[in-house]
Amino acid sequence: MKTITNTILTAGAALAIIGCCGPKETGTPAGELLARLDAAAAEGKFYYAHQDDAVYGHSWRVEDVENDPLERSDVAAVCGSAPGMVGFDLGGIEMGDAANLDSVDFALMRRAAVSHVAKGGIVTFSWHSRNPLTGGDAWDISSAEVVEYVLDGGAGHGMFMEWLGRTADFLLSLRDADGKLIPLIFRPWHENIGSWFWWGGKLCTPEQYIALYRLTRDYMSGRGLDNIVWAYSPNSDISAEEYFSRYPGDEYVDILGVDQYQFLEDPAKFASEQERLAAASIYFIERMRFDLKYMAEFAAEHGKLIAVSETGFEGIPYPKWWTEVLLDGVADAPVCYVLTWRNAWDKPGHFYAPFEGSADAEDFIEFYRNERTIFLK
Ligand code: BMA
Repeated sequence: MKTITNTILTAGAALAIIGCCGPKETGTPAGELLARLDAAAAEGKFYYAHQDDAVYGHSWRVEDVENDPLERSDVAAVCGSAPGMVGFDLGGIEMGDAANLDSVDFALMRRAAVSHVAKGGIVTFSWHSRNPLTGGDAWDISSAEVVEYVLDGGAGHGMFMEWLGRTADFLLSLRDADGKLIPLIFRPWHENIGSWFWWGGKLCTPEQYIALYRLTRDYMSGRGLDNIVWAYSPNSDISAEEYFSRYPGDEYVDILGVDQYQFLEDPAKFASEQERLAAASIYFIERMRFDLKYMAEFAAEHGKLIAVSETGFEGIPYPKWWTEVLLDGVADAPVCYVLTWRNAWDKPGHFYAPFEGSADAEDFIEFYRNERTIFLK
């Protein structure tokens, strides 16, 4: 596979790392985090992030919410260090639920986030919020009235402000030993050009989407949350024009992200499994380079950072995915972090990071040793 990808990607090698201008806010927890991310990107390094790394893994989960020492990590079991960044999801906090949509207790999430930051790491939060109009989950796309319903003037606005209120309450509870808010990255309303979430492309107009994002940031700022770095993270497989068609604006966004996964196509199209894998990897690398190039150009002009806000190849069917595919995809881009999705403890094939004994473990150790990647150690 390496030979094929190398040949196809020679053109991509001409891209130069563009670098970002550097964010302007200083003196706040968010400003400090932005400066730290900016410094990493300027050196050609990025934080490796893993969703839910500290609270469960491929075949285990933290049971004792109050007392578990939070030292376990699938990633650390392989390379000796936890990821530099850990991702968590807030889905369910808006309802006042005790645990999120993947059964992660919110008190445990708070403890894990604060503990990761205390160890020198960074945390990022996504939010698979329920559908405020239907009561269904984030993937309930049965009504295109929902965004209008929650915006100012909509019948559900009051209720939605309560949802934002509960989310803000949780974020305001994320404090270090001195009572100071921990810095964090928040990327609400993600994968918004596709139409699989209730805030998706076909579910609202660009103006309504932008109003939703701005309402969220304005509300959080009004609650005193000066610790949030805001990420905008559309899905991939779109044009640059589509990417920016719902951009909330430079005053609202600090990081331009993209969520891009690798998928295998129908085996009937290929002569062998090896060819099928190679085609998927080539597509992934080219697509990643394409997205990150226009994002980096915009970021350099607008003083923003860029990131791969979600990525992965479910079940990691190619054992050298880390060094031959992922690192190639981001090779020429000043990304400040790259997040791979969760290792579900209750779905054996649903994993995006290595674990003890996984086929990609050796390659992941190379990825860990690579000069670009930042881990906790
Ligand atoms: C998806 C899957 C689901 C999960 C959801 C929110 O990509 O991992 O199992 O519930 O993310 O974390």
